[in-house]
Amino acid sequence: MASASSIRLADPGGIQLCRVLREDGSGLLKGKHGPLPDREQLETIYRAMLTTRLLDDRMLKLQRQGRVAFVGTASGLEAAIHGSAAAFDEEDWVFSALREGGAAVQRGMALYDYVAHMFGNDDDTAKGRQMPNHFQCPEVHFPSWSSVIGTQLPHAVGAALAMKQRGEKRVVCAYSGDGATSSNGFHAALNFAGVMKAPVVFVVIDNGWAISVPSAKQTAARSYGSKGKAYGVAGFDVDGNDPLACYQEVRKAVDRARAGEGPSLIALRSYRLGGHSSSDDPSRYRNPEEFEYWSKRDPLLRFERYLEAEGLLDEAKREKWVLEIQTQIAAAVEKAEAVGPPKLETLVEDVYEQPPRYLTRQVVEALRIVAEKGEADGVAGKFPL
Ligand SMILES: Cc1ncc(C[n+]2csc(CCOP(=O)(O)OP(=O)(O)O)c2C)c(N)n1
Ligand SMILES: [Mg+2]
Repeated sequence: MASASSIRLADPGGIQLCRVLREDGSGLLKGKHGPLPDREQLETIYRAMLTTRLLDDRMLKLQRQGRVAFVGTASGLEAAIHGSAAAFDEEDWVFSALREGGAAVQRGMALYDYVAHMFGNDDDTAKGRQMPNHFQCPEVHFPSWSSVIGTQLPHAVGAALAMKQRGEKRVVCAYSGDGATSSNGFHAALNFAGVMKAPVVFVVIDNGWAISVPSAKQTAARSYGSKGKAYGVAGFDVDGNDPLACYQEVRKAVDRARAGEGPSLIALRSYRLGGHSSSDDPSRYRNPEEFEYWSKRDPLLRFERYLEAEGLLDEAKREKWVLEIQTQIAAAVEKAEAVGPPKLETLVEDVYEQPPRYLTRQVVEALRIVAEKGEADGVAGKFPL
């Protein structure tokens, strides 16, 4: 039996969250709002949210069938991810963590490339060397994540400082989770960014949990937004299930960074509806009532309600889009599955301009063994993580 405290855990006790959209999605809250998405952006954000939800659903099924090795879903976080991603321009760079791959698609990464990476096939931009769900797309300025929590943050600040030094007007988006705020990388990144006024926006997606550690127990700080203060970085706490508030606060931070006013930390309060990953069983540590509480606050439903009230969406249009996206995903899966794994020769590419002789020798030896004995047994469905 769940106690009220589980809800309090999930709902930040007494922290004022910046919010634009009413909780039931029926319209905007009264008051003066900052920059908001125009009609075209509203549609882009919604389609991106829907795409992420449908991709997650399909990828998780493929994982359960042993066809994809690993998935880290973003279900429940779509407003936080896509509302914030919409606030950056094409020339900006996005350093992500595990769950923001949909932002690369929103920025123009082909759906096929997303799926090819999930399969780690010969078309995978990571050449099958990453775990799935570690997307990279140079064309949309989306570098790969390393899986080591928080390491993308100093990288993001380094990139932002390089842009500043070159006199470019680009801004960097640095995503992380609530758990990552306890990492060395978070401290180093915020400190450097604050001191050197790097044009970077730290977007912390507080999804309630870091695997089995609740976000309320991750820090003794009053809120995640307040963590910026000691570094001289402007910090804000935002309702992460409100795509308009996410866009608004991140957009203001982007504008400040572009104007040379330095970094900001925007904490988006949301909830991970799925498990930590396809290897996790959240029922081992999470209260079912907490899940109930947050599924009633599904950001997709809330945004749909708003778009309907604005005359931008109706059931027929929604169904058409769902079908369209599902068809695209199905075609991408079919194509990706037909492509074999990356060629063995690619194993030592990209790291050295001229691979050292001992590595080249190992590849030659591996190719000889495969030619003689064939490929090793498949490991489908046995991924250990
Ligand atoms: C340095 C390091 N420590 C521990 C881990 C194991 N680990 C993987 S994900 C994770 C939790 C991350 O939580 P959070 O930052 O809140 O992101 P979320 O998964 O909730 O999106 C941990 C501890 C890791 N990958 N790297
Ligand atoms: Mg988390």
